[in-house]
Amino acid sequence: MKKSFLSCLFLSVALSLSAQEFYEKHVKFPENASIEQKVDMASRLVPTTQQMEWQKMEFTAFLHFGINTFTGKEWGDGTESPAVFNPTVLDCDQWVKALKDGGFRMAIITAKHHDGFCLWPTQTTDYSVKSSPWKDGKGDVVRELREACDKYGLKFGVYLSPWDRNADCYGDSPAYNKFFIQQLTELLTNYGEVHEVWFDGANGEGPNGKKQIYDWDAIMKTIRTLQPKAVTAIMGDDVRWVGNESGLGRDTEWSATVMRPGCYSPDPKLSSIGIAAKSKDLGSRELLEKVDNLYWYPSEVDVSIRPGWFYHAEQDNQVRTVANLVDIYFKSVGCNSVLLLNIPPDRRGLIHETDVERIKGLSDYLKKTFSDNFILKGNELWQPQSGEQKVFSVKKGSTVNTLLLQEDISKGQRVEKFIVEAYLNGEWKFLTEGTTVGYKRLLKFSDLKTDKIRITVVSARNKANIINVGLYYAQNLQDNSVKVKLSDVDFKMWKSVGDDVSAAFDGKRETVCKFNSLKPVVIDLGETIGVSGFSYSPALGDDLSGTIFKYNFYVSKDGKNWNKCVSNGEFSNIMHNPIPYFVRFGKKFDARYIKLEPISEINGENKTAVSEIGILL
Ligand code: FUL
Repeated sequence: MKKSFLSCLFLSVALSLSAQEFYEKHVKFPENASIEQKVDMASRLVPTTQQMEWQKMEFTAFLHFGINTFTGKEWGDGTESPAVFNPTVLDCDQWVKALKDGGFRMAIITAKHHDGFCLWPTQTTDYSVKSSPWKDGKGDVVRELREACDKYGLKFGVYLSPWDRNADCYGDSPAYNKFFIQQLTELLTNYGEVHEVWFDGANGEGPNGKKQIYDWDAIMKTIRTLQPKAVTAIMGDDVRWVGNESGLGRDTEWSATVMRPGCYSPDPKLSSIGIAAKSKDLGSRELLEKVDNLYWYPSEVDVSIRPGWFYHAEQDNQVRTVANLVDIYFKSVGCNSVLLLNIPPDRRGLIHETDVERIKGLSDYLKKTFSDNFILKGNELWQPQSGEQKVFSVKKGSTVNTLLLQEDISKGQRVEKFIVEAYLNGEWKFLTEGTTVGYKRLLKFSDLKTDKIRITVVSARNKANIINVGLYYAQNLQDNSVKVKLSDVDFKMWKSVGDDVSAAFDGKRETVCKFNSLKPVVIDLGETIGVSGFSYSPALGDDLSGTIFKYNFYVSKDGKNWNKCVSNGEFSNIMHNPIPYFVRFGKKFDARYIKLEPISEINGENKTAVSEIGILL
């Protein structure tokens, strides 16, 4: 009796000791913790079961569909009539079959975008499918997608935009929180199991607009109660926005990060050390020294297969090529992130043929590339400490150019730096190197034949847990993407009027016309032409200061009397998706002179930057 009591006691102590070995999702460092202590605790920070399941999906699909599909906009302002929503042959089976064939494991739909239009017949507002002519107001896109996901075995997620440009109560914080939670409750109660709830971070009302204080605690509680298996993304606390919409992960990507989840109150310490979503380093030792908290908050790379998030017919020739998608796969999934690729259904309510072909092409490429691992015994657990190395044999005669490494992240993310060498002509030669590994790291190098490779873990937090090493041959593809034409008119005869703005019409995206104020760009076209629209391109690269958000656009025949073609126009999502914007007036204006007048800059600064302006005929 006594013995069994003691052995029970021993067992429970051992369990609680082992339970303390890991910290799930969040770790708070003790006050005055040394860097060694912090690094040790960081190595034992692990994902939740939901985060682990999510990471293993690797590859998920986004479906932007709604009012914007029918108006040609990227952000509706909530005044669009529900009557425009009228897909002719909507078929969610076609969407999901294409996604399944494209290798996707989950589909996330814009149940509501910023315009406030709901794709399900919500009780909260009339601004929904029930006020549209589609299926005489009796349709429900969310339900049709859910059923198709069940049919093809895909998981299902919802995007519910917190920002709502239609709801009257938006900005009356308690009232809108109630309204929003009711919408969320409908989605999370009536549509079966939901695996990801996606809240974007956009709020473009600006300083004079409505200010909504969201009740994130109540919102998160609703999700945890109604859908305990779901991860919450971006303004959620399970999945982090990578920081761009271009498909680019970081070379060094820490899932164990100092970045505090979006729905928590802001951490003043982080802003004081200059850390934000776009920062390059989110988890190095240098950063650990400066913070008190670390989160398991892994990165998701969201990017569209087309320039816009919504379908626009004029972008049919700009669908990303297979080569480009493969590149994105290497820079997202291959950089310890999940890829969330947007494939927007068109006005028919179908995924366009070109997009279907491209995602199938990507899936075929990945299957072919990763079906044959040329490393022998690459999946035996290897637990190196800093400085340890291991030799791996390679199947005889194989040509390889791609390395894969995976850590068992259920025990934490630990590798900080590694080097790979190949045995060539009797000696070890440097092949490639990297920093973090995490769930998955892919690295490309030139084609090579070798019998063995040697991996050195130069630096790790405690013992790393490498569970997979692979060598593959990834065929190099030619990227034959179409070059986007920014202007239908040659700019040889164009001249600046007033300030020199020639950098805005030299045909080079690299050169940028910049002013330290909100200043109009005025151009003499050299002759009078019928203009039906214009293009505006922001700068390339990271420095987007001066990028125009709201604007007026004018034309003139004499340079004195101006005709306003667009009043208070908006390059809606330009801050996060800085691509060329094409604006069509819907009619032709005779113009010898054009004027692009900025009203506001993306960050509210008094600056203007124009990389290129083009004229559309
Ligand atoms: C952003 C939105 O503003 C875009 O329109 C798009 O939905 C993207 C995925 O998230 O925040």
